[in-house]
Amino acid sequence: MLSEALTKALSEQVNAEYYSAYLYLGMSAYADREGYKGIANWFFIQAQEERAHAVHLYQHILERGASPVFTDIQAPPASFAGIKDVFEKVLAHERGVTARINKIASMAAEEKDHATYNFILWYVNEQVEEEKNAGEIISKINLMGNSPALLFHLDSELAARTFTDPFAGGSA
Ligand code: OFO
Repeated sequence: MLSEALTKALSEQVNAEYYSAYLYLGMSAYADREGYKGIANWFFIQAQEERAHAVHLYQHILERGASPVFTDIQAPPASFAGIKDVFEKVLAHERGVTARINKIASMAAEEKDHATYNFILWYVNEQVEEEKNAGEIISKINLMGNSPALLFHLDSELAARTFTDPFAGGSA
């Protein structure tokens, strides 16, 4: 059985993952409006992944005999100062998510809730990827000098991204 504190923390993380999905859907819409269809695709897939993260947390709460506590999902920003600004906001956001996940891992360890600790480690590793991906895209944009013409190369690259359920096959 999950403790009350971990139920609250995991429920807040369900909300945070849905906020991430909402944020990335908003970024997808922004990129689409600006004509960057490939970047819009990348964010659309990213939003799908975030929803999968949320549902997986929700399932863990239920499996451990607790009830998730649902709260309002904050509205994401609607406009940005360009594509570089978007990815810088992604990196800042993901660093915040990493801090939240690390806090849950520490709570689970302190409570000796080994099942939750083991469960949340998948998210700890995922955050390394999330920060790395955003950081690499920002580096590419910096190399391109934020030039709209060169950004179209990045756009083509990001158009290739497809959705794979991160939990298909019971990976976590
Ligand atoms: Fe769920 O990894 Fe991003 O926020």
